[in-house]
Amino acid sequence: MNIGIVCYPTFGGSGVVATELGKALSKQGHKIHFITYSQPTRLDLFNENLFYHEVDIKSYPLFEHAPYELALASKMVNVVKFEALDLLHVHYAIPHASAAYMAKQILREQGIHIPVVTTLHGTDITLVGKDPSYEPVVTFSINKSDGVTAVSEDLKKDTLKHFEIKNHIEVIPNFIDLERFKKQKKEHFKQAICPHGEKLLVHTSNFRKVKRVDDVIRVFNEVRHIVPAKLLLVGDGPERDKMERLCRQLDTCEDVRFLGKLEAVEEVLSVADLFLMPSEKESFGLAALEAMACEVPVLSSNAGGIPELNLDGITGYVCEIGDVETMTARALDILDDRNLPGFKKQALARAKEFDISNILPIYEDFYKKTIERSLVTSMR
Ligand code: GMT
Repeated sequence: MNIGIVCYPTFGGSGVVATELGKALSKQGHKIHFITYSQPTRLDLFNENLFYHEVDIKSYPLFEHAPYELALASKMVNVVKFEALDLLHVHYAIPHASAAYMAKQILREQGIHIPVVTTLHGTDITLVGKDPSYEPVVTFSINKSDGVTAVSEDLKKDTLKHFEIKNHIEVIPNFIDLERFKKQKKEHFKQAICPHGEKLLVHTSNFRKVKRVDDVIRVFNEVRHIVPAKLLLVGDGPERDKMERLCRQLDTCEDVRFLGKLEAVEEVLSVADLFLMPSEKESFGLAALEAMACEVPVLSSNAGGIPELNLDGITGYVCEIGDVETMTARALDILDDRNLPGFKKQALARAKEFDISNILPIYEDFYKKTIERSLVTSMR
């Protein structure tokens, strides 16, 4: 197939999923055309089937905000036409799904039919999309997509609850490349961070409020009073300054390191004993899946779709959002040397279920069915 993928090119989960999906599809022989405003962060592989089309956002003194959606729609029209695409797969409803609808209508006037698949990733529904300033457009563009997928049952439920959706929503979970995300031998790194055999806790996120990084630090602070431990915080974002201040206030600075944005997160995960994800909202929790693939158990909240991934008492524990006391007790349980090897093994076994080789055929099949169905509809 000849497929156009539209996504946010940044470090966010939706961009990562879109890019990894495109890379994997290209290895299967499909031609993949990424359409974004800058080179996707994870687009680190090049082969004859991968193409990148940059959206050119023109600004004029008259515009306070450059109209990205229009530039994107125009780019989609051009790429569909000149590359003879079979399908557009847009990741994140805002503004990708509505821009795709506009592109589809323009192409229709020119006698070209292009099916559109929209994948909902989470914040496009649970945070931004629900806002009255976007809701009508989000509802419309989901209903006008030829195929819709969501990354968890919980996100599907939330979408159906908050929007008037007439379309079927197919759940296709996030996936992992186990070739890249696997436990590597990084003992020298562990030795440098934990010279006295301390346990290593890790959190990775974009440090937004919904990630509740303060709970990570509070749980860690309690844990280290009982078990010698260190904490590595990977990523960056709006809450980082506040979190650094919290560490000073709790006097944990000696044991906490802020690593900032890191490309090779799997190297850090390879030496971790516990991954923390206490999020307020999380449609799937790709970062937790990456940890599990590196044999790291997960202590998480019960937000959104996380319990569909992290199995309570098996791959880690699932606690109420904000319940720092229970989280601390559960962290200590996982870190107990008698329990840790079992949790690690089970985390890896669960991650294997989400191996990209299991999920890719589901997407390919969904594409085929969407193309067939939309052809029938377009002829009516
Ligand atoms: O988690 C984030 O803040 C980034 C966000 C995004 O929109 O890129 O990630 C969302 O999509 C990921 C891929 O499908 C999911 O694994 C994350 O759980 C989801 N984040 C939230 O729902 C907060």
